[in-house]
Amino acid sequence: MFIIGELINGMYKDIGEAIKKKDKSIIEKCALAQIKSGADALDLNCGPVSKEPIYDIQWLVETVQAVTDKPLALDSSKPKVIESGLKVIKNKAIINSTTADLEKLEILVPLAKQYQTKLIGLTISSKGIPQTKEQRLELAATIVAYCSEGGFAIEDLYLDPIILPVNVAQAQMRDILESIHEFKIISDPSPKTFVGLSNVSQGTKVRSLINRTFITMAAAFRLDAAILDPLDRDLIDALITAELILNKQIYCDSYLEAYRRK
Ligand code: THG
Repeated sequence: MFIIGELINGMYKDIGEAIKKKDKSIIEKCALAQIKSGADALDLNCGPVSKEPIYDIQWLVETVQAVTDKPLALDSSKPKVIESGLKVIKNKAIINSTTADLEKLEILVPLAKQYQTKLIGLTISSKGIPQTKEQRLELAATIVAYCSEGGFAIEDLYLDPIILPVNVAQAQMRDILESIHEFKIISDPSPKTFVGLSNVSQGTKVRSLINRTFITMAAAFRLDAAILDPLDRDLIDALITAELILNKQIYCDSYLEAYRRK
């Protein structure tokens, strides 16, 4: 599984403060700790407090790429903020994210091609978050069709069904899991699949247990990648074990250590 670390997000108080004060050391530490724990890439999100996200995203990119060459995911609902980040990025980039709306696709798909990035496509639209698997698939098909027609490689597209918290959308969890599998068979070659894991446990009391149970189930439904908290060791252990059971790595008694040494 390809893991994007979620912790450089202005929604967290310490990160929000660091962005405001332009305190590099907190961001650097957060980047390196996530990589040490197994993150393959790092998400950068200025958060709701940033008043100048077009400037702040560039500061985050420059701060983080000074300490790592891991890929960076530019996480914003504003295409202008993403474009601003792309202008200064030297590492591989991931656009997080487009929706199925034409006005977003028209800007972000050409940018993804121009900068040779991966692209995360949320199966939502200006009409809101879908409530059924059929609606998710319809939006997924819109994104896939736009990318193929625009000459963007489908293998570089990551479809995200948008996970809702289990305490508000319990009846939709099975649909969300099944959509992950159905995204994989929507076209040949298959798109990749993606989730924002922590969403599933927002507002609940046993977050880590809910997160790691969801990710092991999602892995069985052919999840390729996720944004999550890599510092949660139990979560990463569960993820490695799920991949072992799915025959994605060879068994040995010390498989957890073996995976982490890779
Ligand atoms: N899909 C994609 N990108 C995403 C998401 C997604 N990016 C943002 C988000 N969802 C994933 N990142 C987070 C980060 C933190 C939390 C949830 C998802 C979180 N934060 C605490 C909370 O809300 O309770 C905040 C704690 C604090 O303020 O200290 O849960 O779905 N493509």
